[in-house]
Amino acid sequence: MSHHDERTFVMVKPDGVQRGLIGEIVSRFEDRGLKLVGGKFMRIDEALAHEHYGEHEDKPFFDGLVDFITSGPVFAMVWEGADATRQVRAMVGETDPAESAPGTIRGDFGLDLGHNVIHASDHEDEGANEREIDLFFDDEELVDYGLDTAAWVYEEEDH
Ligand code: IDP
Ligand code: MG
Repeated sequence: MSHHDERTFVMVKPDGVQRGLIGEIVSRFEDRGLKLVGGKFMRIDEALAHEHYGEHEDKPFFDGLVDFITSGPVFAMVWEGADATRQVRAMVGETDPAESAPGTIRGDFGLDLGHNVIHASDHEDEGANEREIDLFFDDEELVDYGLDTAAWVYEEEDH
């Protein structure tokens, strides 16, 4: 493997699914040159919601957040590439879509903090990417393969 193998967890939230944005969001990461290594269309139950958002347990918005994230299906993904966690967060934008730059996913598709379309692992929270991948995916659900375009995305590709 190489330094291109960093993995990050991403999820289209129930509002993004209902608004038909799965394809658009997947396209953005594909276009960037990232490699999809896992994907799962699923419904989050109460227990998983509590575990995933455990850091926000004491916040006033926690109950509403759990209700929202369990309210409909989500599309969970794992994307791989150089500096993937930080790069994906930059593509996602700020937590509040109203503060997110046009060109980012939240800045292009959202207007409201409570419905911000997408989740992505926080690059400032050490190990959050691996923790969240483990929470949502079994090892055998992550697919090991070579992406032929990597030779063109990266100047030096060692596959
Ligand atoms: P992030 O998704 O950008 O990492 P966090 O601060 O980790 O943002 O918050 C997790 C999620 O909780 C946000 O994506 C958003 O859906 C929700 N959230 C955060 N702050 C608020 C708030 O003040 N009101 C309502 N929902 C919030
Ligand atoms: Mg967060």
